[in-house]
Amino acid sequence: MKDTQIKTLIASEKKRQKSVINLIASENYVSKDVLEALGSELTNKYAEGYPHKRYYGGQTFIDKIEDLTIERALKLFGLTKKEWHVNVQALSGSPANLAVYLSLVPQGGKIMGMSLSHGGHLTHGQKVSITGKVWAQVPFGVDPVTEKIDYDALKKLAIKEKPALIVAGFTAYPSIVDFKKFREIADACGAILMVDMSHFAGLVAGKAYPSPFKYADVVTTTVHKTLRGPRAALIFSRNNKTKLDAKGKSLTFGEWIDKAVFPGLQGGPHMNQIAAVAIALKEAATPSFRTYAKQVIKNADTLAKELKKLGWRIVSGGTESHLVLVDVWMNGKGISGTEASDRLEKVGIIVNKNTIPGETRTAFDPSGIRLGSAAETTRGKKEKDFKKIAEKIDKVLRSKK
Ligand code: DSN
Repeated sequence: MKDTQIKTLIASEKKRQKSVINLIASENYVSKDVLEALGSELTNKYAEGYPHKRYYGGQTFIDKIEDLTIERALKLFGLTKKEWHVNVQALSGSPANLAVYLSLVPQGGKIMGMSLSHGGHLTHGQKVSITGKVWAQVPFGVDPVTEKIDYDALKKLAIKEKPALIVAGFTAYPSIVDFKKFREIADACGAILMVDMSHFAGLVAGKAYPSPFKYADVVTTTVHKTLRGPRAALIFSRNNKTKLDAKGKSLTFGEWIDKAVFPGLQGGPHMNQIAAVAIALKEAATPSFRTYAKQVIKNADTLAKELKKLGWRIVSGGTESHLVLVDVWMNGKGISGTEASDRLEKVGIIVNKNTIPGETRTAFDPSGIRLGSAAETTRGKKEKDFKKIAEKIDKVLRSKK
């Protein structure tokens, strides 16, 4: 690289990534092959449209890459082309979720999603996101005692509010989501069921977390969290689900979603990114990835149990996924999430501060920290290493200033 300023900064970031313990629950370390595809000549190519239906010439190899990515996405999650459609062009998770709402929910319609402080995502209809400005969020939360979703309360709320779409998914909910119950609730109020599996897609691929595909109408996911691919997103939709257009023609959800992604929200797809997605999907279909996904959960479980033993309050009492939410504030007996995150960074442990259910502080200085095991598991860490990490975290959080 001739640009020495950027070269030095990239080298420094690479060194930083290697030198820290990375517990950011939404990050991971991609393979060299994924990096190679991202840095390839595919970035030079414009490919507006979809395979075999493009607006520019020169698409012989580009079409093959997108076709292969679609094929691999369906195969990884055990889906057939007859039953499911997949769009692989969304640039990341937020535009993917936006494309679904744009396709399937009338403006001003209701989207039911988990509120941010209970573990939901901005794009599940929060006011500060476009998804909460164009549509109205019906927020749901967790039970204050168990800190798990209360499906009976959720059902009552859904029947009362009659949302057009329900989002099941999270960024900070450590437990398993019961997709069957979500299906029953969606059916009880006539809503579309969308699952945002961004956080746990890699765990589903590795058969370490329940698959939502049996129950969902639409499934969105980013590729760069537990799935260990590039920054990108996939949108799956059932071919037997349809919606009429203005002329009374019936279009499948997939046809609506494709139109919403391009030309609705985006121009040319990032083909270097799509090729990198294809590589990650192939990697995730291997037996070693299954072992990886199971280890991710064992490591998170160890982290939660050890921290609990050391006296920290773990939101919902533990974890069934790759993430652990720790209440470090503990009603004023501990320290704030920001202070915890800052102190940990000083010793090379990278986490993010996070709100917890029933948050009494602010989003900028909340009561919790969110820890994830996906990145460090990629680097080969096992339960014994996570026990040591828990001990180090405890020592740092308890140290006098
Ligand atoms: N920023 C991601 C996360 O950390 O969960 C979600 O967009």
